[in-house]
Amino acid sequence: MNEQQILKAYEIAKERYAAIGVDTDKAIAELEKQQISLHCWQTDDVVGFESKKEVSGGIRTTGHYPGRANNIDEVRADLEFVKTLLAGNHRVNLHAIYADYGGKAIDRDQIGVEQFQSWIEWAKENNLKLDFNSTSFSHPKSGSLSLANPDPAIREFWIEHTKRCRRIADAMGKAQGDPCIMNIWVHDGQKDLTVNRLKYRQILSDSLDEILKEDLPGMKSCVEAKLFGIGLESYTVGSMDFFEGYCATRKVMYTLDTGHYEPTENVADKVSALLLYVPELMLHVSRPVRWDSDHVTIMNDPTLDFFKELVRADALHRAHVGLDYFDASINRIGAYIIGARATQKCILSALLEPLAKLREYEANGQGFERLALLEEAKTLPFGAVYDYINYKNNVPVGEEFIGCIEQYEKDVTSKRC
Ligand code: RNT
Ligand code: ZN
Repeated sequence: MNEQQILKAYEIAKERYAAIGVDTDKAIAELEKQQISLHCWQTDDVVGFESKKEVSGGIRTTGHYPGRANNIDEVRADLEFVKTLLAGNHRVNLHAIYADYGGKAIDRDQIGVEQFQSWIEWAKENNLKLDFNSTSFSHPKSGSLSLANPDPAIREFWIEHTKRCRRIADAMGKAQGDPCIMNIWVHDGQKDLTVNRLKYRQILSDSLDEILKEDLPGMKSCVEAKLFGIGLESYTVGSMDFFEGYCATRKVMYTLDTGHYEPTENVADKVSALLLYVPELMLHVSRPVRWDSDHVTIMNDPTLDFFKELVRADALHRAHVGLDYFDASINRIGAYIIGARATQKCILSALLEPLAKLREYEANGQGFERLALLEEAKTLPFGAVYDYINYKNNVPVGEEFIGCIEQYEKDVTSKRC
């Protein structure tokens, strides 16, 4: 597309939206402000730099597409490239196993900010903010229970790890002058029937209370609910009900991963219910296919509805948007961009909804008019607005990014062993 076409299409779209009371320039400004936390684990199939073995502990990647990032430099190079294909300023979401170990073997109950200093500097140089995650999986002590383990030695190990992660996140947040959002997800569960559902939940609750005791103003903690893990199908300690109760009573941020619910559940409907009782949401935008398969996020109805609910609740500012999928079967950078851009498109589409008019119809009991406008809104020229945003931000417009990624593959990722 040439410049003239993009600008002309945008002018027409702007008028079309204005006619139904939507200010496209305002929506654009909002989208440009919206940071997306890029999950570092998409670059290397959640392997990290600790043991270099494949991921274990409730999650799994599938596929062996060539070009996986093998070390810290390659992960950073990929993230720097990803940044050039996205409008706006974003964040990078690190897991604890992506530490800069400097060739040393440092166990998880020993890591500290020293191992993340080079990340802090890198982020600053690249105008990125950091978020963080404790890592309870892929470790000899992971087993099926970590923070919920009745064995005090194992439980203490994971408590110590998670406390240290919070301090690392605090240092990151202070260095970047913006709170680092630290997610706690533990895979804890049981493969087969358990007769101790209450016991493990009680232990997890106590462990979290202990971990969250320390006041660390540079960071914010969030805890992630899940339906089940691979190999842990019969019971999940940190289920949705568990964490809803925990977050509501402790006033802790709830991590909502869009892949972590029953396949027919309406995840979008959770937004307004949760926001009445929890302070903020951390989002892991993902795509379940039949199960929590972590497919690449696309612009589908569940994702669109999800962001519409956030905008309708006037709560975008109460949500931290992060991606969480890991597809090892296609070009990993391509997967990043498809998911990140799909997320932006869903947010933009939500911001462009003719909400004032729709609410007016609803208030007047005009059911037909409300449904008709909802239908019409689906085919408004939203693509022209998104193209214009990318053009304005000097990143590839439309499908142009496909060629850029193919070139990066040719020059960089295809040469990796
Ligand atoms: C697992 C959770 C969790 C992980 C990452 C790697 O089901 O979604 O967020 O994907 O922490
Ligand atoms: Zn997640």
